[in-house]
Amino acid sequence: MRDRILHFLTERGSLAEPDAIAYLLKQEDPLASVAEVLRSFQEPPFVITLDDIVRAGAIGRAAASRVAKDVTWQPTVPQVGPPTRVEASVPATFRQSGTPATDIAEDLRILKDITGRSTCEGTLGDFSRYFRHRYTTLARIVRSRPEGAGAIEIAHAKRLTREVKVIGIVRDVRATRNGHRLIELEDETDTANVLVLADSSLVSDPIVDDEVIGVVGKGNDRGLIIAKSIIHPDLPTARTFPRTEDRIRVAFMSDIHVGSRSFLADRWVKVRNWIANGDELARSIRYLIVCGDVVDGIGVYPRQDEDLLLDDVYAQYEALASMLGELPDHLRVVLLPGNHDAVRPAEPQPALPVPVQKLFDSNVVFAGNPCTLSVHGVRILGYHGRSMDDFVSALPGMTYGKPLDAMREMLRKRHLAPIYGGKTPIAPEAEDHLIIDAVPDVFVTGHVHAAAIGEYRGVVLVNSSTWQGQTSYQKMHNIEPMPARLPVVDLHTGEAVMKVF
Ligand code: D5M
Ligand code: FE
Ligand code: ZN
Repeated sequence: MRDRILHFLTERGSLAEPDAIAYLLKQEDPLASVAEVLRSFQEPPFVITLDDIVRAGAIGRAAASRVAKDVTWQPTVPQVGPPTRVEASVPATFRQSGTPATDIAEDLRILKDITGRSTCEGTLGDFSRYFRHRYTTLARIVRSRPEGAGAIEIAHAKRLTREVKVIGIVRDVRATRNGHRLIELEDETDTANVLVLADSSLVSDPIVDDEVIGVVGKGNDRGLIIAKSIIHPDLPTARTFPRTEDRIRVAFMSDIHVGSRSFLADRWVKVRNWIANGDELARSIRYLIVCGDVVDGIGVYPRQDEDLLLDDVYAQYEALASMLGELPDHLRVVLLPGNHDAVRPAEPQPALPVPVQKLFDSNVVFAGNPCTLSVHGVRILGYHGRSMDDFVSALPGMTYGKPLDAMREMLRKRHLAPIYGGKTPIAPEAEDHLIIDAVPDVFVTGHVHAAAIGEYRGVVLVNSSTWQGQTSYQKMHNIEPMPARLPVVDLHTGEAVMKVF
């Protein structure tokens, strides 16, 4: 039976972890169970885990119970909240100068996401193809920098004892006992050890596994390269914001976590009322981009059921649909999934499945994670931000409270999730969709439940808060959320403000 299950899966481009297979073998009809698991995905994951199976079962059970109970759910707070104060941080000029959203014809396109285009089949070849694509694309960007020109192959560089320039993927980076830093760098020809001396300013340059860098250094007779400078793919320095003709405003949210007991219904009512009946600023918001974890999901982490008000994922999306349905008609909403949503957890994630999409009004658009949008010609890159967990673990000084630091590193590395094999599951697609190939005008993330706006080399940075209070899990890990903030960006100026609810 084990072989039949494996055969069934490989024919459909998936593999399964041993404990997932053991679980399936214990089912009354293992083949029927495995078919049911696969059906629960819009795009089956490359490797099915026990967690996926438990989640698939829970989704099915929850759907069945929903039909039985027909759950409908509303925030349990008064429908009309007190008028919301405009924070001092929103200047009156910004508040008053927006073009009314009702005067703006829609111009929104999804330029790039994985939805419907997943090709990974789960062979070993997928991994090498994936990394080859990552290396060649990012090496090309490094080479296009003035300081990256003239790089040679590592195999060649190792035979030279003069100054050399190489470009490689970081296979390992660690501190030596003497405080130097040793980087194992690989290209298509060979691997070299690069030494960054402890007294060099380069030791504090954040480097992580699996990113692509250029190194200028001097080779020694043992094939070691002593680094003089490190070249990141980075962004060109001079960039100006594209400036739309009208003063079009885009608001950002993420991590609404509908269905969680700690979802902040009272704050939601405030923001909803403000968007629907608020001041000039509210009336100028034409688009709302929601960057993942739109519901709390089920089976996402151990004992999550204890934290759920709605233990049925469809009911969670239904509740969200009715919440978004109360927003004004002139507001176009874009939903991306996050690690709590009902799509494959491996990134890039496709848009929410069609049965879920059908629960929503027609003013909601569904995109994948990550996703590049064009909004009136302004390029907006949205990414939920799971890789920030890996940045925080890998780099000293990175914290959950300062997401802009990690976002700047993503732009410098031109990659949303460089670290492979950490907490961020990555599907080895034929192309690396997590590469930041075209430079965005606005870059937005969520996930860390913080809130921040900033800028890096002309790119507007937004981390878009949460509508969930502190969970017991976050309390345990000392994560203090910064909920109920609404960042708003003006597409005419690139100016960003944050409104607090
Ligand atoms: O993530 C909410 C917050 O919790 C965010 O700051 C990341 C953090 N988080 C999530 N998962 C982990 C793990 N496994 N370790 C440490 N910190 C984590 P959310 O995606 O909403 O659950
Ligand atoms: Fe979240
Ligand atoms: Zn998240």
